[in-house]
Amino acid sequence: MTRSALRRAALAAAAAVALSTIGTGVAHAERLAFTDRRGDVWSVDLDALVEEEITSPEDIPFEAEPKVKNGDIERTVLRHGRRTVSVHVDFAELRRVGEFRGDFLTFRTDTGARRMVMLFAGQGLWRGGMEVIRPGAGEILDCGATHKIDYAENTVDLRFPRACFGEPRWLQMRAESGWARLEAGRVYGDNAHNRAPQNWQFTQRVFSN
Ligand SMILES: [Ca+2]
Ligand SMILES: [Ca+2]
Repeated sequence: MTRSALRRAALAAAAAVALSTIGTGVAHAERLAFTDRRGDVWSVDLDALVEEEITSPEDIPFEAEPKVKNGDIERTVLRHGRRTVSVHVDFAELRRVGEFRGDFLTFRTDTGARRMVMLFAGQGLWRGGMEVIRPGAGEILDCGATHKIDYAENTVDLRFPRACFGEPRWLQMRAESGWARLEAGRVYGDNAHNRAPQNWQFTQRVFSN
């Protein structure tokens, strides 16, 4: 699967999520921290993914990878400040292996705005490049978002001006990460919220302070 094909798949997944109405937490918080268990990385055989003509995320043939540490999310912190929104992710291990890796975040807000964020890194660009996308139209927003991937500390940090989300009163997020070993024909992934291969639930609402 090419990078652009993976990006299209991610956009399709984002569109599916945008239709979902699951997850309507009501708690007030400017900072939300949540943990994810170790050893819950999954993988997908890319050939199977293409040949089986998957039309629904529920049909993807996931395989558990309890021994894979790379890309295993342990903890996520979402902050919603007066001017910026930040996301910090701790991994069990974050290495420059395979052809590329990525972080995929979906946001929704009180104004109805939806945003898909994709941070891609890989051979020749392990520092990574980030896109903030308005799902549906697929429009890429140039709103001053920045990122840092720290392979020594096993962390990823994302920082967004609140304008990226239309200055919302609150926002909710769902997050996952993945990496690819194309020679072996496999993609590995972990969502930040539970031990299942996929997560459709958003966090509770996180209000600006
Ligand atoms: Ca995990
Ligand atoms: Ca998980």
